[in-house]
Amino acid sequence: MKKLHYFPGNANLAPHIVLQEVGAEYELVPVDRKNSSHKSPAYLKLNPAGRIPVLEDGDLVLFEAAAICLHLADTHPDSDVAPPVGSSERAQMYKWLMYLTNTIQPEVLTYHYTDRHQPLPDAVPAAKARSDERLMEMFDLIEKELAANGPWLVGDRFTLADIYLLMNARFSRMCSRPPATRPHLKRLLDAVAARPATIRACEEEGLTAPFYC
Ligand SMILES: N[C@@H](CCC(=O)N[C@@H](CS)C(=O)NCC(=O)O)C(=O)O
Repeated sequence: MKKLHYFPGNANLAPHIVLQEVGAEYELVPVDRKNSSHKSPAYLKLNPAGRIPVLEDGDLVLFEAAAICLHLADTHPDSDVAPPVGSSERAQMYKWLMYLTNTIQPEVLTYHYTDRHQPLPDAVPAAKARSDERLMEMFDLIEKELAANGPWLVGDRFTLADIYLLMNARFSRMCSRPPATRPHLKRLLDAVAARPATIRACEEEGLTAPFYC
């Protein structure tokens, strides 16, 4: 049985929705963030970075949310979450997933944990405001792409990148212009949020709709 180590609404959300999308059997293992159990020796054996989530799949132990999503797609090739390996749609899915995980998500972390990136307390508000601006530029870019080539990130093909986008939109819902204030993004987010897999995963994490604003 697969085990997903999670905390409600953390970076486990996309892998959790993908677990539901592919119809996998899994167990949720809560991480006690209040007592920093993600920094405990036992957890650090699973994820030396001390971050959430981790997926245990038999002997395989995986951290990094995007890697977990791709592993689930690879091991459930008949599911809906990814186009065939080698197709140009699959390559486009990789492109968007990488953009989300290596450009947007680090900026989200800078926005939420600005004091880790700017040690001068007086400079934190300005650094947070700059991070907000950068995030808004990134979501504007996605909006423009969706307007030109949507309705999904990969044209007319729903993929796990759309699920990953929902997670990052949720993380950014308190920004100056929340992602869902953009019409094409809102349509995509509404559609992902309405999927039974998303509803079930959010229910299991105790998150209430709308999941991204
Ligand atoms: N790139 C990692 C980021 C994971 C991450 O930063 N998770 C946050 C929760 S959303 C966390 O564990 N924060 C605790 C900490 O930084 O100490 C992934 O996508 O799995």
